[in-house]
Amino acid sequence: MHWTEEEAARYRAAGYWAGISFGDLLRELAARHGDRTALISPSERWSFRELDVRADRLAAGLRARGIGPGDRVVVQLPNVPQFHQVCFALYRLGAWPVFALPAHRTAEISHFCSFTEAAAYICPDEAHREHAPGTPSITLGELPEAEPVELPGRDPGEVAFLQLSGGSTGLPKLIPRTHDDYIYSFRASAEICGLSRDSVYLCALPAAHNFPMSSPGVFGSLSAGAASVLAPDPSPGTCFPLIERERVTIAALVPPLALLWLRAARDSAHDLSSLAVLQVGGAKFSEEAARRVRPELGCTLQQVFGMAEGLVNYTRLDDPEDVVVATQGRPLSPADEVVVEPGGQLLTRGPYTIRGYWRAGEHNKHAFTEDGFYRTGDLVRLTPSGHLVVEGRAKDQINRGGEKIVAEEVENHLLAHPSVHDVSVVGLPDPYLGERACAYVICAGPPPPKAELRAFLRERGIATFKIPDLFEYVDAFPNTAVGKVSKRHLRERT
Ligand code: OOB
Repeated sequence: MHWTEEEAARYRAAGYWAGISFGDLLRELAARHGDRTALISPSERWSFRELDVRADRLAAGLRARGIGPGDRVVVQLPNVPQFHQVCFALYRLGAWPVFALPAHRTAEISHFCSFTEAAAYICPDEAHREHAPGTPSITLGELPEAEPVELPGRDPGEVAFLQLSGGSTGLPKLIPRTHDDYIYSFRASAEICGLSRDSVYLCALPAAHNFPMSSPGVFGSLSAGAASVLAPDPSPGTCFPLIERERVTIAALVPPLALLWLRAARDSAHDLSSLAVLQVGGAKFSEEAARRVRPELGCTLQQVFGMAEGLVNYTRLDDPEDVVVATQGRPLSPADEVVVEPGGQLLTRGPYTIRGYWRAGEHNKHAFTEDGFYRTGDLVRLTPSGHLVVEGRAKDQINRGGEKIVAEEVENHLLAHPSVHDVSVVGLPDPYLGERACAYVICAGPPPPKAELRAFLRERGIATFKIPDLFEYVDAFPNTAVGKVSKRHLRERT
């Protein structure tokens, strides 16, 4: 599941793995940038020193609650400075945050808690407690701060947290990221994005997602001594005033939000002139929309094609416009190995790409090659300049505007409905979201009202974005030559 000794030695010798843990990194940043602002929310401003001290105090409080090295803690918080306090407190304790998204509900949260045997669930408020029956929960209002205690340092080679995979089969897989590999990825990202102490990063997407966390995200910004503005939601109505007030220089969005911002910027009275870079990633950004960014928002577009498993590609800030609008960038690191299989699937291996999901031995046999390459499930083309163009997907996943839906997971929920005999969930093209989900259903008996299936899924407690946008009743599914359901043919029928 890990890099070989020889590779680890090579990554260290090359300086990719710097041998520093998250806890020590924050200590260094607090010493260097002390009173400068690290985190900004609409109502709070924390300096680097304050973040450092409050992480220590929370680590002490959590330790008194019995949380220690190797414990898993499911973290589901909105974009608030306390999210980062919790991260660093757990990193210092050697406990592993398991990063759930705000949209997750009982089905997902209870799975993460039981699968990881979580010691605690840190959640926004009382109402969330029901998502984790049987796991001790701590709300944002109850974060236990105490007098700081001396804690042993952490080995930078060890796992720091578990990130969620978009996944392709069954329930979401967990991605073990180490201090060394993750810190490398966001420091290198900060450099590619030209971050300095004078930069101001806007975190508009959920802070727990890998893109706004580390590409370069809030962690990359902290590492550069830059401030991050944590937006409670990504709407122009919330973000434009924040950009104006805090003189934001760089922001990250998924494609549907970028379209929304482009439209809103047209007749906005807010001063967005500080914005120098707009990053767009998480799903394919159409060339047509990409061409509008510079003229309409007055800033440089940066396409970001990344994955929580590791590999992140960026168009560079000085790439020619044609490369910026028509490709999804090139790898962050000179040590990233990318291979495009004859069928177009992208395989990758490198200093910050995992070698295996956590506790998923069987799945790992297919998800990784014998020599450690991760099978991304993305179909790409490599341009002569070494840039990647994402052309499709080989995995059974729907990318709904950056939110990943594993078809099998939703199919399993629907199969539990007594009127459903068989079901197949596929993605259909959508001008705004890129793709939306459609469930083709073969009924056992008279078809139920479609609203009943939606209500059924809601009651099963799955995240709302996973509930199919469309339901279609059919008598049979088209088959492939070997008799499997042909999702390609299903997609083509509407
Ligand atoms: C990011 O991470 P995940 O783990 O939510 O999703 C990864 C998958 C990729 O395998 C690919 O299928 C898709 O999302 N994807 C893109 C894309 N960026 C991600 N597909 C087309 N064009 C793009 N620009 O989504 C993520 C992680 C770090 C940085 C940025 C995105």
